[in-house]
Amino acid sequence: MTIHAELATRTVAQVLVEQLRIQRVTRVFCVPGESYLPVLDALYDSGIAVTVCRNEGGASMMAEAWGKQTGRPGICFVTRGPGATNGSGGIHIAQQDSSPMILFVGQVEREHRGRDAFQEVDYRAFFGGIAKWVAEVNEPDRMGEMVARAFCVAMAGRQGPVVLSLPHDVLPLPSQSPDAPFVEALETAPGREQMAALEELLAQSERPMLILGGGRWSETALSQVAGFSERFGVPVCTSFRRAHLFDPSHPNYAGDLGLGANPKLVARVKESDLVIAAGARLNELTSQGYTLFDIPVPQTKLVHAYPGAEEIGRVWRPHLAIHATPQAFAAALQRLEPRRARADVRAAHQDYLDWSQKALPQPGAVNLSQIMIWLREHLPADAILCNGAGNYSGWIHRFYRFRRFNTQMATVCGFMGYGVPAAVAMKSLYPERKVLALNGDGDFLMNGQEFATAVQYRLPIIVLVFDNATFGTIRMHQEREYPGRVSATDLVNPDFAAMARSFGGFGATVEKTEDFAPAFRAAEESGLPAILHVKFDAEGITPSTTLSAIRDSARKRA
Ligand SMILES: Cc1ncc(C[n+]2csc(CCOP(=O)(O)OP(=O)(O)O)c2C)c(N)n1
Ligand SMILES: [Mg+2]
Repeated sequence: MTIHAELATRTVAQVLVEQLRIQRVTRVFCVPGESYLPVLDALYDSGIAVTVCRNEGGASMMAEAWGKQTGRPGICFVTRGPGATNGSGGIHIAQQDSSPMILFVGQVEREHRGRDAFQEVDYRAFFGGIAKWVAEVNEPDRMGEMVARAFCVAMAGRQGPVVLSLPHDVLPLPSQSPDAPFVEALETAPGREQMAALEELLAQSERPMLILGGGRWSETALSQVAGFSERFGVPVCTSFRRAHLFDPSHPNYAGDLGLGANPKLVARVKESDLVIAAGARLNELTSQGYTLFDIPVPQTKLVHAYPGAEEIGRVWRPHLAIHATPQAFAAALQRLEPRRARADVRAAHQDYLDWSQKALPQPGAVNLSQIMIWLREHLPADAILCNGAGNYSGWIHRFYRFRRFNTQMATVCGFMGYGVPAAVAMKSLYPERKVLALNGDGDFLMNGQEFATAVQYRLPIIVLVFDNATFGTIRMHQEREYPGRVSATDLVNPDFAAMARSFGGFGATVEKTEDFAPAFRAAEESGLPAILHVKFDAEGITPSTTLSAIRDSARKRA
């Protein structure tokens, strides 16, 4: 392929990378491929840092985590079919978790399109149902426009993923594309009439409840919400895996909704006469399997404040719909005046404390609630905890306390294998902060290869692997549905501490609760990326029940 350098000073790939710089991208995540070599070359002296990963699943989750944390699109580059299909995990997460991200993916040469050429995938068809926008950049002179539009779409309304396909032959061509300016996310503010209606609803309500969720928040907005909750005497709960949106020590905090939520909190929400959902789309897990509110018209007065108009009314018809971004809504809440005194809201907080304060007994020598309580008492408030999916996360939700905005990095869509990639992204973003990846034994090996990335970039994350030698969540469901018939859930695991050492990190094994603290301190002192292999008994399958209790009650039912 000839590069017509004399016709233009920049290639298409250089325009792309310059557009990333204009959008203030500081780091991209990738697995290289020959399909986009001109981009890798343009990145070489661009000043943009590149994290090269071991699997596109890890790379795309790093980009999603970056977007979730910063509110600006995380950027991932992958090669054609194999890279795109491996990397689809991050796209699904970004869609369900409403995180801005852009996946750039290599594509076959234009002249071979449609021949089922080497590694060819029709990305519009493949990503069409899970991305906000999928496009191919076929016009060399439109690269600046297309990348800027990708930023606009990813950040607008309900944020999400965009996929841009880059035909192999287009990237080295000369381009006359003008640069597009920096894109700001659009803020939509609530109308005066809607806020007056909300003020009136609050004046009538005896038992209001505020549910916080979703993205697009800021520390300022959350302190405005806290002020509102104090002035109006409204208890506040958080949606599934957004516990970091409200200070758990605040006397108005009522806990988090999601898997294994406090039954008293669920009852309190159901009994509320006014529920204000702010920023939360009220997904299946937050809504307790769509049982919190009657469908399509809730039994209670539901106020839904959400940044994406298309999400309001998707399942429930709210009494009052407010199309506004969380930050604009929070600012507007400040201007409301309380018209009634409300009974003490501390009972809701007391329920939360009773639920989460004390460790629970657990079969075996390792007690996960004690470990979570040790972490909440010893980690700094700004420590970031990243986790994937599995029953071990039930102990995080219940016993850990997320004291600062954006310290909980976990997927709303329950994707396994998220912990390590998210931790790599977070430690790259905040080298000075403590970053942990919490994993199940099944969970960890889905993206544990990215521990090598942590070693390569000297990112001393601390990885906890909670090993109960089973895909515990599925085993739990299995015992409930098919008691005693263990099928495809047992696991034989490697020595994860030895794995850490062989990768060039620190490794230790924890087989008793009291060994956890010294192992954690040793991991910190090593200054290396570390894995603590925590072995515990599968019998303690959730904080509040055992496998045999589930099996016995299933047998009785049968
Ligand atoms: C990528 C992916 N594959 C499969 C599942 C289904 N799944 C949910 S939890 C789980 C088991 C998790 O096992 P482990 O990580 O060992 O955690 P545990 O439940 O034992 O604590 C599985 C297979 C999923 N959520 N995500
Ligand atoms: Mg397990």
